[in-house]
Amino acid sequence: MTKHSKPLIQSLKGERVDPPPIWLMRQAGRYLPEYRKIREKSRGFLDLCYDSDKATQITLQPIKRFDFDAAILFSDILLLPHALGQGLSFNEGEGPRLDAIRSLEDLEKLSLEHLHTRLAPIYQTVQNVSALLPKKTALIGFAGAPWTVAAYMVEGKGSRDFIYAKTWALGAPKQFQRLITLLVKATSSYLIQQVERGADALQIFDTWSGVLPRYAFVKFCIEPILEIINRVKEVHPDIPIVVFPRGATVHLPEFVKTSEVDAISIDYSADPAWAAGSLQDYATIQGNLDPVLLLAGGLELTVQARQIVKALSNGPHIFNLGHGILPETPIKHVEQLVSVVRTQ
Ligand code: 1CP
Repeated sequence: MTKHSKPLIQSLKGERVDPPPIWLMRQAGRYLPEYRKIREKSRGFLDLCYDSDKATQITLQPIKRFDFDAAILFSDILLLPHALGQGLSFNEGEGPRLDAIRSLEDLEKLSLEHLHTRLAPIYQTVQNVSALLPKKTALIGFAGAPWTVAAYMVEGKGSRDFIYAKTWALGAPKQFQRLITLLVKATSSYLIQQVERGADALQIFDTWSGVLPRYAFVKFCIEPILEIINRVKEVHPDIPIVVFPRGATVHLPEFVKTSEVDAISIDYSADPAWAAGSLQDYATIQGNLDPVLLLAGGLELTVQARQIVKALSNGPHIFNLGHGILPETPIKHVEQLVSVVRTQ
């Protein structure tokens, strides 16, 4: 069986696949009892990411349970700044904490020198999973987009508005560009390694692209992502790339027309019928059920999931959520969703 017999890859290559392939953002995580079991026995989230055997098992858990069309590497977008030398920890119930970068002096302490040695366990996970997956299941590698990763690096933690990062980006754009340029180099080379170890497709998460004004969105989100796509495709021209620019729906028609992006993951605020008319001729659409509907379950989940499948049925579509699955989501609701999408 070739790569192209994987339904997810067919869809990413622009084919209409019926029923649409399905996977869920954050599909390996706390809503799964088998994940919580491994997590309890570990020294924390980072320990799981850097332990290739555990990360391999966790990546495969949702495939075993739900037979999704894709596995996504179990890791985190913040492992890249960690590999550049930035202090990182995840404390129970707190989310990530990084030693915030607030000056050029802080920035100069980061280096590409040990990138691949530090990320070696992640590459090992990709290689392990690639060897163990059913032939029809695709493996998605990923990284954060430079803006989103930079936002955490400068803020030092999660935030609603990323005020320190935005102040730097908008107030001193030439200085801030140095951080973005470093991230473009590191991210491209990180993603290339993932492809070389067996990733069938890549996703770039720009979770915080919606907080920037348009001119800065173009400069710090679009341009760096396009450069990463070009660098990766220069080495691996056939690798499909999905971009998730959350909160940036208004900018998407221009983005899909002017880039080589294979697929756009739309967030739950976007109307699927609008995406079908304005984006789907140029890129595969991934999305976009609200994760809260999956949490709620019931008839409304069935109705809305069908609506999304129908609205996007004339072109290439990959069923997904509009953002990551919530930890409280009942397993039964996920089973219901998979069955609804596969038996239209
Ligand atoms: O066990 C735990 O409590 C850890 C929770 C957790 C998990 C399961 C974190 C901490 N990261 C992950 C895995 C993860 N993160 C994956 C794995 C693959 C999958 O199953 O999908 C991926 C792709 C990510 C990507 C990621 N990390 C993003 C982009 C996507 C998104 O959800 O917007 C972001 C913004 C992060 C940062 C991060 N890591 C973890 C948390 C709680 C956060 C958000 C922090 C915040 O903003 O407050």
